[in-house]
Amino acid sequence: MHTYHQPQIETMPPEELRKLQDERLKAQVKHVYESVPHYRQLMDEKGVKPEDIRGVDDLWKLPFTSKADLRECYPDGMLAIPKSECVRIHSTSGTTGKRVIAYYNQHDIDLWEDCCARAIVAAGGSAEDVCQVCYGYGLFTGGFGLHGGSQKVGCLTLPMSSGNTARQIQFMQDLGATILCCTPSYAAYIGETVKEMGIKPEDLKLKAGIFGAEAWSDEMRADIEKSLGLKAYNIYGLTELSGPGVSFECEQQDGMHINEDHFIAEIIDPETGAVLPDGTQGELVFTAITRQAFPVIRYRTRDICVLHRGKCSCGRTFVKMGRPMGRTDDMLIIRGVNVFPSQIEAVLIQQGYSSNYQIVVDRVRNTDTFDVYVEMNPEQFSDAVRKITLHERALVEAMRSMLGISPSVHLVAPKSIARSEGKAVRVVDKRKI
Ligand code: DLL
Repeated sequence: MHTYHQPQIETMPPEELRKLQDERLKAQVKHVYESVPHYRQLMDEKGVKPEDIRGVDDLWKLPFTSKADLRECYPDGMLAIPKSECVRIHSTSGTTGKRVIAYYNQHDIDLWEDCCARAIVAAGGSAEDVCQVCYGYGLFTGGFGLHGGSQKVGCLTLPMSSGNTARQIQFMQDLGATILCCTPSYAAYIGETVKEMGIKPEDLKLKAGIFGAEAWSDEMRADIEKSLGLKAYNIYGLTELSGPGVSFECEQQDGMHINEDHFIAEIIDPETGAVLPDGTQGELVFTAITRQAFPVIRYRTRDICVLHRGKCSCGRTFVKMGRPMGRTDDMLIIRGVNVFPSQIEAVLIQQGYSSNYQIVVDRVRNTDTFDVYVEMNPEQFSDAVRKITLHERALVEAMRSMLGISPSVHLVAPKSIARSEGKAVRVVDKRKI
């Protein structure tokens, strides 16, 4: 039997959903035009008025917004309601330039928590569950988002935040956590630590993990599922659109359903901005049609993925997005070739390595250097140098055939690459360009 947090919405017939989106979009465009000078200016420059938008079919007429627009309006130029009506802010984890501040009123928080609750129920969660939230609490949206969703579902919620892995594992055991929410890299680390402590997956009560906030591969999923004895579900979102829960995986574990009653998704060509048909890879663009305090219109996420429409056996009618394969701004261009960290990770896991790796790019005498540091597993670590060299060669060959260029691969001692309790740092780009 399938369960949903909001069955009428999650299984709404597509025509009805479209009508709902049409109505909500019209109202939202009017709202931003009247209350956010920056949007009014962008729309005036494009010669489009709120009356020109009669529904989703007219979406293409609207201007895009980007992180640059949000930064330009820092801290509250994009706010669409009086500040006194807001109850919370969150902020992006960006390391360059000004952070983006997202505002919420109580209505926005409620909708966001419903989105996270949908994700938890889709992963099999109910009021019977004990949900351990080890995403960071604070400006980052992960902790508070899943926390709110977990409480809506009625789970016993453990607000752990990230870090202190030994304590996480102790609580997990003592309180019988059944659902784990954290980044996939932290889940992998917890899995590794559990093993070192001599705890078997079957000694834990975990049944589901809700992992997101960074790109991860199916190979990494298999690894985590094995080490923690759970089913690992992907969850996606971004601060500019509320946080986690923009989309989530169902029991199929094959793409994430986008909460289309709140977000309209498009895929565009990142170079030209042209809208691409479903099934084509491109940049994901979202319009938030229900958020009141900080509504973004045609927001360019920089995430590269594919949308798939069609019937899902779970009964949900929402469109699915494939796992984001990287960001336009994460994509490395090395010696002219596009390289996504996720491709390297896939090779490593296929070849039996863990997902602990780091890519270092530099430029020496006008040529890019491309080094990949990979941790050996303990058995390999005891191998002779000759054998290690053979392993390195095999990895170089596999990466060359995946990417079209060859990195220098360095197998390093187990545990020598720093672990992450939040989003992992996979790339160090030292080029000054
Ligand atoms: O990472 C929100 C979140 C928290 C999502 C917890 C899921 C779980 P930001 O810090 O604003 O928000 O970062 C957003 O992270 O544009 C993607 O590039 C990346 N991202 C988020 N989820 C996934 C995912 C949160 N499941 C940026 N797969 C997004 C791949 C993801 N990338």
